[in-house]
Amino acid sequence: MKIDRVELREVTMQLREPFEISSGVTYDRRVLLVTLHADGITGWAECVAGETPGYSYETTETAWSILTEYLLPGLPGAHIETAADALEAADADAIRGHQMAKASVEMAAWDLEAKAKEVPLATLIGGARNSVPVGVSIGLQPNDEDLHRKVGEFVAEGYARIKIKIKPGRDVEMLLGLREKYPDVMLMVDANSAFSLDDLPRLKALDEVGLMMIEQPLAHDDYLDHARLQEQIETPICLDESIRSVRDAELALELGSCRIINIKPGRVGGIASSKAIHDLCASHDVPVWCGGMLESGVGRAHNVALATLEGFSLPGDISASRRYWSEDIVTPEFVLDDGTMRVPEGHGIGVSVREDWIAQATVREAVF
Ligand code: OSB
Ligand code: MG
Repeated sequence: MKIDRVELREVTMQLREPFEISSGVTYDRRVLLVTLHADGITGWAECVAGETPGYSYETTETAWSILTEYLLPGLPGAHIETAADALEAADADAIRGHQMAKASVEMAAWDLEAKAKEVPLATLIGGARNSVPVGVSIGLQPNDEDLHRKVGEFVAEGYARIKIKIKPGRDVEMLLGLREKYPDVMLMVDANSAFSLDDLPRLKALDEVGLMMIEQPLAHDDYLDHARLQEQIETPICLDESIRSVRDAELALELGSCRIINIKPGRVGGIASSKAIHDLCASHDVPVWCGGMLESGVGRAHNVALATLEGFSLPGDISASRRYWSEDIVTPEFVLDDGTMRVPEGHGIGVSVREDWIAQATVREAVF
C-alpha cells in the first residue's frame, strides 16, 4: 500500500459528566484523530494523550507537536504493508518516549492493513472471542451517597466489574461502606499514584474490602516501592501508568511489582507492543485486561479488538459509548449486551466514522 494522504484532526468532545481522578478532573476531551489514506482505503486511530500532564507527560499539545513535526511528514509516499512499516516510515525510533503519539500512527496502520485484507482487526491480531467482558470506571464522587447511587446504576446496567477511583481520605472507610451495601459486586480500585509507602497501614487495611486488585497505588515510575508494597498486602497490585513498553513489563514482573497488568494500547506504543506485553504476561501466568482513556468510538474500537486476545481474561475499562458521550463519533455506537460488548464484524475497526460529525467538531487540522 502506498500512503497518499495523512490527516491529523483535533476534535472537541464534551463528556456527559466530568471525570475526576486523584490527579485532576476532565470536562471536555480534546481528541486527536489520525487518518491514513492508501489505495482508496482509510485507516483511523485516536491518540489517547490527555488535556493535562497529570497521568502522563504526554498531552494533546505534545502529541500534536510530535505528530506534525516528526511522525507524520515521513508517511506520504511511503509503501507500507504493516504497522511496523508505518512506524519505520515515520522514523519513530528516532524519537524518545511519546508512546501515545507513536501509538496513534501504529494503530491507524493496523486498521488500514485489516481493511486492505478485508478482515476484522480482531481477526488480524489473532483474537479468540467475539465478545469481550467489560467493566466501568467511576471517577471520584463528592460523597458516599453519590458513589453508592452511581454504583447501583452501573450494576443495574449490567457492568460485570466496577472500578472506583480512590485517593488519601477517600479510601478505606468509603470502600468498607460501599462493600457493605454491595457485598457481591466485583470491585477494584485505582489510585492513579496518589499514595506512598508512608500510607502502608491504609493500603494494608484495603485487604479487608475484598478487591480484585488495586491499580497503580504508588508513583508512576516506582517499580521498587510497588514490589515492597506487594510483598506486604494480599490484594493484587495492577500497574497502569508504570507500564509503557514490554521492557517496563519485564522489569515489573521480574521485581514482583504487580500481579496483574492493565494494557492500554495507546499508552504502550500501539497494538504490537500490547501483544508483546500480553504474551509476556501469559508466559508468567499474569492476567491482563484492557484499560481505557475516555476514548471516542475510534479508540474504543481498537481496545475492543485488542481485548479479544486470549490473555485478556479480566473485564476491561471498555464501557458503552453512552457512559461517556451523548453522541459517539462512530456508528453503530458501542452498547452493552448482557455485561459484555460484541466485537464489530466489519473490516478493520468494524465501525463507521461519522465524518460529518467530525467535520463540525474539528478545531484544527493538519494535512500531509
Ligand atoms: O487510570 O485508568 C485510568 C481515564 C483517564 C485517564 C486514566 C484512567 C482513566 C480511567 C477511565 O480510569 C477508563 C475509561 O473508562 O476509559
Ligand atoms: Mg488507571
